[in-house]
Formats: sequence, structure tokens, C-alpha cells
Amino acid sequence: MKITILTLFPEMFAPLTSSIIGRACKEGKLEIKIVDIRDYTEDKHKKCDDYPFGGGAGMVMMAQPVGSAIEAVDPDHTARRIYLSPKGQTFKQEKVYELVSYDHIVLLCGHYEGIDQRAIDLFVDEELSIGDYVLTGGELAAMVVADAAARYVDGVLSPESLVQESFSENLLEYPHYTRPVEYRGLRVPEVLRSGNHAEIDKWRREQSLAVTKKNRPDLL
Ligand code: 4GY
Repeated sequence: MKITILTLFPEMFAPLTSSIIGRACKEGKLEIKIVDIRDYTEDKHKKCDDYPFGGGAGMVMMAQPVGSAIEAVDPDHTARRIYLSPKGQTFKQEKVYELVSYDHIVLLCGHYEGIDQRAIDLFVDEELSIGDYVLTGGELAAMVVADAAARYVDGVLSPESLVQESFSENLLEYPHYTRPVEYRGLRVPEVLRSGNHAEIDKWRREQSLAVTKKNRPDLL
């Protein structure tokens, strides 16, 4: 899978070169390409934003650099082109499964007040929001989408890590414990040290149900 990220702030994506995602890229399982929209402006001063028609605060990203950048990275429009914005449909796990079915996804990051609507109308397939809050730019949202998709690419995570998720589908996860057995007076639940796997499964299921009921009753 290839993920291309279009942004005016490429330096914000340094975190994707480390950790699990960074390793997957180095091993060739995943390709993440960060592209600077500014490299595609036709303005002699490399300008990529301008004042909004109709007035108001802030600046608007110009259609030309955005359009040229998208056409350069996906000339035959074979990629799924996604704009990150609070106006989009909410990004959920089902969308993660859909995205990993594409060979190439392009994540477009807006900044300032947003992107000239004509670039979105002409070049974008869908608009996604990672949640109901406003960020200073789409970069953090693009990282969320890239990270969530990357963990389903073959060989990025161990198969065991992914099996557990589908097993407990639509419930929140049970609590996890590791050594030591006692930390500041709190002991690991006895059942987890019993070796009785039927009892352990039952306890974990009960814990999942309890935390879901408390924090996310809408999921039940
Ligand atoms: N929420 N989900 C989000 C965001 C910032 C103005 C367009 C979000 O995805 N993106 O808050 N983005 C805005 C800032 C330009 C992007």
C-alpha cells in the first residue's frame, strides 16, 4: 500500500518515520510519501494562499498548487483522494478496512481557513473528519488516518494482535496487566494468574462489557 500526503508543512510528519510505521516502511511493506504542495505553485514568490473572496479572517489555500500537486502524484486518478476536514464524514474503523483495499491513498491537508472549494470539487473523492473538534491543520488528522490504515497492511502488525480485535468486535478492550504482581498496593486480578483459560476468557468478556457500558453505552 502507498500513502501520499500533500501538505504545506512536510516537517510535521517526522513521527511517521519512527516506531512501528517507520519499521514497516523500511521493510518495504508500506510506502509513505510526503509531498510539499509549495513545490507545485506557479506563483513567482511561491505563494500558496490568498485572501478570501467575500472577506473575513485568515487566508485560503489556492486551488492551483493543490490541483497541480494532486495531478502530479496521481496523474491517472487511480488513487483514492481524501481531504481531511471537520466537515467530512466521521472516520471510523469500517472506513479503515475500506481504505486498506486501495493500492494508493492520497491524503490532502488543509491549513489556515481551508482550501479553495474548487480544488476540492475538482480533485477530491471524499472528505473525512477524525472527530468533532477543529485543529490548526489537517496534518494531525492525516497522521491518524495513515496510522490506522498502516496497521492493517500485511506484515505491519503480528497476526495475533489483529485477531484479538475482531474477537471482541464492538466492545471496548478488557484491562491488561504485566509484572510485577503488586504495584503500589494494587494486585493483578488472581484469575489472570490461574492458568484457567476458560475463566480468563470469561473474565475478560465481563470486563469488556462493563467498560463499554460505562464509557460507550451507545456501542451496546
Ligand atoms: N477534525 N478532522 C480535521 C481538522 C483542520 C482549516 C481545513 C478534523 O480532520 N481534519 O480539524 N482539520 C482544518 C483547519 C482547514 C482543516
